[in-house]
Formats: sequence, C-alpha cells, structure tokens
Amino acid sequence: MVKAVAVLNSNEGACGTIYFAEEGDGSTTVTGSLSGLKPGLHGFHVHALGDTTNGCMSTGPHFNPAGKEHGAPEDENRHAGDLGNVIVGEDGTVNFKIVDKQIPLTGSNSIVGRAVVVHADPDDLGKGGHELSKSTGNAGGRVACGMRCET
Ligand SMILES: [Cu+2]
Ligand SMILES: [Zn+2]
Repeated sequence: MVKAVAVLNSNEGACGTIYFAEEGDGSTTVTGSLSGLKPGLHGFHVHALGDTTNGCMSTGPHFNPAGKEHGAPEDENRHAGDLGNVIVGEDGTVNFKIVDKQIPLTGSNSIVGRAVVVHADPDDLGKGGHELSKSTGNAGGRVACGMRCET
C-alpha cells in the first residue's frame, strides 16, 4: 500500500494533517483533521502544484489531468482534485474520511507532490450559477494548504 501525508498550514491560524492511502482496488482513502477554521462548509481540493512559495496562491488550479469542468466528487464531469467540502464544527475543528477513485498515489495521474487546499467558503460543486462555479466552485480564499510526501 502506498501512503502520503500532507501537513497544512496557514498564516490565519488554520492547520491540519491529511493522510492518504492508496488501496488495492485503486481507490484512495483520505483521513484528516483540521483546526482553526470557521464553522461550516469549506471547499477541499487537490490543486495542481505542490509549490507553496507564494502561500496557497502558487498551488495553481484544481488538479485536472482529464480536462474536465469543476464538479462534485460523485459527478462524472469533475476535476480529479475535486473532493467537495469538509464540514467544520462549532469548535473550529473537523475529522473526516473520504474515499475517492480519482486521486491515486501512483502512476501518471498521481497526486503526490501536489498540494491540498482548504478554502474559506463552501464549494458549490459546480452548481451555484456563479461565474466561478465551473472552475473553482466559488470556494473563496485559500485558508490553508500544504504537501509533504512520504512513501
Ligand atoms: Cu481549491
Ligand atoms: Zn475543481
């Protein structure tokens, strides 16, 4: 089994650790904990680049090797990096588990070396009717991001 870990940081006090494990059937299990976020939904994505030299802004757009539109994790037409939302509780923390088939840790579409980004606002999953819905889900600013790899 291949594993990876992402350590998220921000200068706004949010942080967290996300673990990835590629399973034998090709799906990847993502388990994470985040803290320091405002309660409610926050867009959660894998972005194309692992570059955080300019903070979360230098991580590029959503990882999208198939050239599709932004969508929900269960949609056919989605970016590979579209992992939907995490739901933060009143105490500003969340623990979550996601199983997804489009974020392998091996092969040509591997997400290793890319960045995980948590957004300030909810991801509308491509359905909000905003000009940014089909590209970013209109999820607002990037509050925490990071990528560190282990295999
Ligand atoms: Cu994002
Ligand atoms: Zn997307």
